[in-house]
Amino acid sequence: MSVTSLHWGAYRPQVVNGKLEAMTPVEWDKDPSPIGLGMPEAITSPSRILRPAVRRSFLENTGSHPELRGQEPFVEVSWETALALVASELRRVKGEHGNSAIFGGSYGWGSAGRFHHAQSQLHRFLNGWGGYTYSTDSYSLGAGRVLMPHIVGNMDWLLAGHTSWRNLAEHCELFVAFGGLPAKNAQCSPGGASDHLLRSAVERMSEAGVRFVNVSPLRDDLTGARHNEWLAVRPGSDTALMLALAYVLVSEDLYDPAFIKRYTVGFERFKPYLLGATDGQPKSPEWAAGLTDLPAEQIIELARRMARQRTMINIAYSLQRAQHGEQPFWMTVTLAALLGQIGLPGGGFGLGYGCMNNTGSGRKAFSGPRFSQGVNPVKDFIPVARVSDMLLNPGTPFEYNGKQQRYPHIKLVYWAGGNIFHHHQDLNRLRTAWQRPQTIIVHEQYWTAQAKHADIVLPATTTLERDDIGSSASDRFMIAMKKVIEPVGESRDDYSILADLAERLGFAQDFTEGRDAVGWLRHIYDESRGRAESFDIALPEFEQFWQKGLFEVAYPDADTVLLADFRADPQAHPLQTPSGKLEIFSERIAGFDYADCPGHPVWLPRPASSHPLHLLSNQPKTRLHSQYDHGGYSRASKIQQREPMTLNREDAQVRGIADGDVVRVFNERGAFLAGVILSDAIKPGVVQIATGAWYDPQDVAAPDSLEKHGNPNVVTEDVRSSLLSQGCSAQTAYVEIEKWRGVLPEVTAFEPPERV
Ligand SMILES: Nc1nc2c(c(=O)[nH]1)N[C@H]1C(S)=C(S)[C@@H](COP(=O)(O)OP(=O)(O)OC[C@H]3O[C@@H](n4cnc5c(=O)[nH]c(N)nc54)[C@H](O)[C@@H]3O)O[C@H]1N2
Ligand SMILES: Nc1nc2c(c(=O)[nH]1)N[C@H]1C(S)=C(S)[C@@H](COP(=O)(O)OP(=O)(O)OC[C@H]3O[C@@H](n4cnc5c(=O)[nH]c(N)nc54)[C@H](O)[C@@H]3O)O[C@H]1N2
Ligand SMILES: [Mo]
Repeated sequence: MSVTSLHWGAYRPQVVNGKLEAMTPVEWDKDPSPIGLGMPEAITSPSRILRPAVRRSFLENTGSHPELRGQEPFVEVSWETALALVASELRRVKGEHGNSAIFGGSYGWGSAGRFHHAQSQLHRFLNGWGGYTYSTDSYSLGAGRVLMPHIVGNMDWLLAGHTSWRNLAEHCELFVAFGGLPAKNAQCSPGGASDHLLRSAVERMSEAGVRFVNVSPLRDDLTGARHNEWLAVRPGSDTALMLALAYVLVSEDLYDPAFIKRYTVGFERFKPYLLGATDGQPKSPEWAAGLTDLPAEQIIELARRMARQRTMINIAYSLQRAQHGEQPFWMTVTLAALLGQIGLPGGGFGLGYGCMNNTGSGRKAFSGPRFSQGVNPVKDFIPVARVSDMLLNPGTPFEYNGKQQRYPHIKLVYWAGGNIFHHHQDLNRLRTAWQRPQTIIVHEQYWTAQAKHADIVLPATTTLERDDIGSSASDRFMIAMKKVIEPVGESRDDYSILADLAERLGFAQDFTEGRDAVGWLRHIYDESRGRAESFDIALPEFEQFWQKGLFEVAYPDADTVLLADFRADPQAHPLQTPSGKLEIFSERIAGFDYADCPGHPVWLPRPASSHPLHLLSNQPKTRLHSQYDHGGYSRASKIQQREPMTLNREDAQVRGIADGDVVRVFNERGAFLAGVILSDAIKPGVVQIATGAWYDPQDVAAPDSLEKHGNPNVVTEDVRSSLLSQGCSAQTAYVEIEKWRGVLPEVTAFEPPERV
């Protein structure tokens, strides 16, 4: 029985008479993810897109009634009709408006295989067609990706070099986790998570006596540790806490001046701010207590422990997915620099242990085969989370990382492998923006809101319906993902759809280079063998790999320790920052003159909200984003069909809300329904709902309709993290809730749209 790779793990698909019956986790994985278990019923559920479909008035008259997207029935058409329509739209828009009028950012995770990676496929195709307006960075690490190269180094390089769990078990004494180490998130890694590591790593560290501190509004963001202290911090206040920790280190002379001198620049510019000389406000524990809701004594005691022990400071990505999200990342590095343990075994800082399975695996960061996307001749781009801004304000200037750009005029949007009605903030605003383009083309497997809001929908195969190669940087196995079932309905893989279109548009040879999908697998595999060698990995011949089905990347003898080379010899291994050192003050960032991201880390208060509860919309335990929300595993977690929301008992009591109730969650941007779980494991004043419930407006024609199913992005704010990064700020959101006393509307998210 062959093995297949999903973002959430490796499984053996069980097929009986051509039908997928079960997904069995591989035997070597001691902590497999249940997400895969919900797939069999989902793959052939009524949500599956079986045939190409076109929005009715668009089919009758190309481009007409864009305001009816998401409201009108679809007409099912033949592949011939659909592809002819797509080709003629691409020709028309290119001819009338040029390639920059095509938005092909197509953000999203798609599926795990490295060849049938929908976004890469689409980018290569659009490059062959003369280019497209693209998007930079990610929703995951919007602020982090832009900040880190200025102060330490490129984010991918840092992630690949993280100190290994094995090293931590041996050398770390105190693990301070801002945002915790949520086991729910370590289920996944982009491209594959073939052996789940987090639980056993925490166990081994516990056995070795490591003490954990979980700094989070949620107690269960860190579980399984023997010594585990919960600091229930107010969301968005971690920078103040870190400043206060730094204040204790400096004012009690517990920091490491030799490290600061040799490995950093700019401490002398930061210190007067920290101590209050520049703004009259010492960043003392007493000051931070009022912002974080943590007692000053607890902050002082933690700082002293951190200085005494070998300490790893970890920060979850979520903390930077917020307004001023650069600041907690910058303070993490600054705090670790003050402790002087960066580059030492077991100490320093981590950016997202627990966010993804493979971070800290200690394995070589060889990422396996890659499908070349070619070169994009169009220079227009947006920071990925500025998509509504772009569609609503074409031609207006925006700041980004020290430069000014302009939003292009988009006429056509092409998306494959992402769900914007999952990932973007302020969905009511997006719905307005989504009416602006003339044409929206989507490849999807399922009738998600992304597909329902398109003009032309092309049905894509799932990973089980095609051959592919699974691999992910720092993962244990490279996997030959063999096709196990026939394509469902008339679905086709993204590659063959795009190859067909390239043929119609006259650049088939450029796109396919004369290869079919199997030819490409062999080609990209062979190409990766050279890169593998530079990691000291000897990949077998393709036939051997394919026949065996698996290739295990050996665990290296030596441990990885982040920035160990730099510590050993900062002249021979300078950082890729302007100074070659860690930058506590960045002349470059200061030169950009952004009030919302000055030259050193600072506390920037957020504007007050008239809504009392802080909303955390974190990653879901039961799925990957919106993927397989329609599968049995995710659906079993719902309450009265709605996504569960965790609420502190105190907050519930004053509002007359009981466990299992349905509530209406609302603010100035919109409202959604959710099912209630009461808990003491959440800080009062904070409510939590995972992202990923399929967007389900009650009245598709109303621009601010009640959402029936529990999609938090109806109320999150579509506002930049800062002018530096323009990242998304999903975690900065405030709401009020009330018990829903009306008739409960049926959830219809998983029903296909009307087809005529
Ligand atoms: N409020 C809030 N919002 C958030 C976040 C948050 O923390 N809070 N997190 C953000 C983050 S970090 C991220 S990364 C984003 C994730 O946002 P996305 O990556 O857009 O979310 P997914 O649900 O993974 O969407 C992938 C889509 O691709 C489809 N698909 C899968 N395989 C294929 C394929 O082979 N071909 C085609 N054509 N389609 C395929 C799936 O059916 C699915 O609809 O969300 C962001 N949004
Ligand atoms: N099962 C599953 N795993 C996933 C994903 C998924 O969809 N499903 N998505 C993957 C992706 S794309 C990404 S980018 C990563 C994301 O990794 P993260 O961004 O770290 O994930 P989150 O779950 O949003 O946040 C982690 C925890 O941080 C806490 N937190 C939120 N705000 C604050 C704050 O202001 N202060 C403090 N101290 N804590 C805070 C929340 O309680 C939350 O549970 O996860 C990946 N892993
Ligand atoms: Mo992400």
